[in-house]
Amino acid sequence: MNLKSALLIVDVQNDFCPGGSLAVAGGDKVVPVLNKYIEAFSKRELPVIASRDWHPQKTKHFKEFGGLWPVHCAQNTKGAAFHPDLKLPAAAVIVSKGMDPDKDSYSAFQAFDEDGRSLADILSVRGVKELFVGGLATDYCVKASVLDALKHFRVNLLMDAVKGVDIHPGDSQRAVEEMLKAGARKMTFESLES
Ligand code: VGL
Ligand code: ZN
Repeated sequence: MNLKSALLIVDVQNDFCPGGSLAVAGGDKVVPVLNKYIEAFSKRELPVIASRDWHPQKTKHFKEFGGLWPVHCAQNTKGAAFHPDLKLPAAAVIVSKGMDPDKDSYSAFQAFDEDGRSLADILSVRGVKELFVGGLATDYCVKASVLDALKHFRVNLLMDAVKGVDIHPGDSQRAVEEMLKAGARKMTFESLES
């Protein structure tokens, strides 16, 4: 972690946590770990960015309109809110994705802040060169975000702060292998601090 590092927290929202409509088993377990990363980055005044899945009621992403998924993370619902225990600092930048009713988008690099700036622009303005990525779900949005991030940044995958959907057993494991093969590096909170 250095001057040009940033923390990217992917989709730690109620609907992806136990009790949510697209729950990742143990999804909420990433929250206390991410809070430690948040504290470490905030203390050094490094950027903390949180992406969120932010769907309209009607989108091709949902099963009833031809997509893969049950309704989840509908804009302004409780399911779309960040997990209540996630301690996002006031300075955190929030980027939203999945608003286009005609498209499936998984990567945080398809997300925009409230002023319409893309994640890539936000990171470039701040001179970020290295990303630390955690959140949900390993085999979908984390994977897509990391693979996109690797086109422009050094990327560390926070092994202790990601969880997957595993629709097919082993999906998360395979996703991790794919990210590592593409150049991501494994990181844990202990190795960050040392
Ligand atoms: C996600 C499935 C559908 C994710 C989003 O955030 O990983 N997964 N929409
Ligand atoms: Zn979604």
